[in-house]
Amino acid sequence: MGYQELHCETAMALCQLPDSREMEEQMIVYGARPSPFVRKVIVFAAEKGLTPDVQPGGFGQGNEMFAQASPFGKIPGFQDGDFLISDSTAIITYLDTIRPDPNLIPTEAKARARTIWYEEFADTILQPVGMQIFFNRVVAPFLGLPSDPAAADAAEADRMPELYDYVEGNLPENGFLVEDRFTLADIAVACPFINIGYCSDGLEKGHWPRLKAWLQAVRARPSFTEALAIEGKAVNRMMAK
Ligand SMILES: N[C@@H](CCC(=O)N[C@@H](CS)C(=O)NCC(=O)O)C(=O)O
Repeated sequence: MGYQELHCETAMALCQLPDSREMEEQMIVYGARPSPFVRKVIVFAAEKGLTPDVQPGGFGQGNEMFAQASPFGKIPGFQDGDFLISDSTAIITYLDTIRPDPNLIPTEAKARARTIWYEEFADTILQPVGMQIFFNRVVAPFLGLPSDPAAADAAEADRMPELYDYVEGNLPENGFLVEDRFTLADIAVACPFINIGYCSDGLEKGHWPRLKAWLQAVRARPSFTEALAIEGKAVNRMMAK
């Protein structure tokens, strides 16, 4: 070790400099915590030991960096230094690449494909139905936007049962969705169910025991517990309207 390196190492020890990750700029997630897509990113990051700052974005809110990160105004947007991007799947792909451990997207071919399928199911099949319920019962009244309560009732009565059935029928007994362990699949699928649960008792009223036990187990993880405790204040304000 040369004098220069020794000198540097001693200086760092004396100053107790933080490690390189801490020295980097704080990551930022732009959006509203009660959004299932925003929550998915926050929980995924937490499981990786990352704690991005959450700043306003979407629905008329957000600064210039949010506008650059999310050119179509969708949440979440994301910033890591000068890197800006939007879309929960793109953000998760980035986080998973820079922080591979712990593994949340299986590497075995079939399990990996199933995990991506469940995320896709959550984003494009479950969430659009859930959104009919959550938007019309919670978001629209809160924001003073026109709401369609009949559309929420129809989604709850006509569409949700087959989605509850689907997850119930694919959950191993006492297990998680893929590889019998917690993965991105569980995070992604739980997120829309959480929003639906804020304003619908459909799951409680039906017979979906595996789904209920799984959702309870997923919600009990520290990553979810913390995210839900923080967003709870905003959700209570929204529900009070
Ligand atoms: N595929 C996107 C979907 C994002 C999305 O649709 N977010 C909703 C909120 S839950 C949104 O931004 N809505 C406002 C808008 O469409 O203007 C993702 O995974 O991030």
